Amino acid sequence: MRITSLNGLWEFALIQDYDTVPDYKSVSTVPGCFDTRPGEFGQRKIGCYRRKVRTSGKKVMLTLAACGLHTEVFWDEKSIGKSVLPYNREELVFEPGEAGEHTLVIMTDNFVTADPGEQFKKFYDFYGFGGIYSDVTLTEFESDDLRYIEVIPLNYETGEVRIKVEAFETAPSELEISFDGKEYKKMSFAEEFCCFVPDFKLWSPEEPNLHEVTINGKTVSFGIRVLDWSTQEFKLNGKPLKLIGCNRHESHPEFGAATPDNLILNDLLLIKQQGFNFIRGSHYPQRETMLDICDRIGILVWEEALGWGNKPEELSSETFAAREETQCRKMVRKSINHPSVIIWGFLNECASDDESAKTIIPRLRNAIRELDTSRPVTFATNRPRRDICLDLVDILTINIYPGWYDMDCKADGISEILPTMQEFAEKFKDVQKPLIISEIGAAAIFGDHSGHRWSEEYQARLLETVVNGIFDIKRYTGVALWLFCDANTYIETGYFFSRPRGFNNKGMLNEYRKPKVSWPRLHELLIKRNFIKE
Ligand code: ADA
Repeated sequence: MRITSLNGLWEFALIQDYDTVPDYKSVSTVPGCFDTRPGEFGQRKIGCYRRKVRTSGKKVMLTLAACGLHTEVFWDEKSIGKSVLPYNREELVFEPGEAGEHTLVIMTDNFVTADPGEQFKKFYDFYGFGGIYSDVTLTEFESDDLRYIEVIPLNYETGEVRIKVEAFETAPSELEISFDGKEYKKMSFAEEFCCFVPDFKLWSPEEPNLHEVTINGKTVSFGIRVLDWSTQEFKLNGKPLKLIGCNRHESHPEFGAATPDNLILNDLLLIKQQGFNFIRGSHYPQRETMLDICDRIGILVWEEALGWGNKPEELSSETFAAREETQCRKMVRKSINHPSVIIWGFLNECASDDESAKTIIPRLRNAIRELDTSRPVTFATNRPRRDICLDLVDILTINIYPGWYDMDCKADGISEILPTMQEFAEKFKDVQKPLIISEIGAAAIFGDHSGHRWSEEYQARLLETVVNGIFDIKRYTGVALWLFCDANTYIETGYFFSRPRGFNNKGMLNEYRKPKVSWPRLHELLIKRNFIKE
């Protein structure tokens, strides 16, 4: 098996509609978002990327780690696959033809329509960038090479894991297995089997020990940790977890959704240094690098399929539901080996008070459970007072905005935080499921020190009150504050508290990752509350 990166400079053309023949006069980096090019911000177009690729004639798999929003791939001018699932990892397997040079074209648009079946909607509160968000690779393989290895830790006391393997086309007769570079055993092919990892060390956010398994030359890394959410606590290897962290968008004004690996690394180091142990990857499948880094530095992750405020007409659209289901399945398959991923989610803030949600939610939950029962499944609800679907998922995850949206404008909103948190602790006191606030926050315009709403000080006071509440009200298992840093959205949202500058300004850092007042204050608070050491 040979894997070649196709990242780099590609020929490039931007066209307005699919009838125009692209004239590849320009260049673009891959990865890269075309609507962050000078003069293109806010434009809705089709990015056409072209390059030559040499192959040896063996069968190949082209992997697009993430693109947006609709993508079609052409090999020697013939279409070899389409993707309508933004942020999805796509794998296209095909016969490349004769050995030698071929032409690869990727056309990807950022069009948004009112079609209920579409996964990305105009009304979403984050920017729908166009382009190739992440790596493009070409894998040349033999038919019995392994395509997929899955490792599920079963027992943290014995180090037992369950392994599943899948070949590209024909099963090899034998499996040659080693752990951490040391030969373990040879056995005849089986799709699924169990092993005891020799000399194993447990994975946790404090000690993120990883292991590697190599089977027939293919290596994947994994961590041994077992989750338990059968009570009101969330346990990792038998120990209750308090999750304190933030939501994070894959977004930067200069790079759009094609955030470079180094930026992702710095974001995650900032989050780790802050003392947070949890990130909700809002609101779409996460990048491989992001999860690899979280595995290595010890941050827990909630990963979810793309969705935002979806209404009954979308929830009851078969096209929409089928796309969501496909994305959930692909997300689980992509990320299953990452010990950092502890929660699967979908359909952020959908109409979960409407009957239409009662079909799609179990459908997505079952699709995920069919592939993985080692992690809980959930959706973040913004209507916990009238939700009719909370019994359909494994944990309770609520998005609430006391002191920001849900407030009497004449009052000081901070005084609403603890009573609201108490209200939900009380409401769910007898439900045997962990309770997590999956979003809570307030906007702060970077540099506004007036102390009023929209100032850094108001945001800091609000978030401090929330975090103290999470420590003091035992019923809460954790919180993902909204939001790590300011992120691109649309200015014409029509929301009451709109989006000045075209950003969601609820970041604790600004869009260039400069801290607002809340960031150091929360760090001090985590020390004071003995959540982290100085
Ligand atoms: C919602 C939503 C977020 C963001 C947030 C806000 O709860 O899930 O994506 O839009 O509100 O800032 O209002």
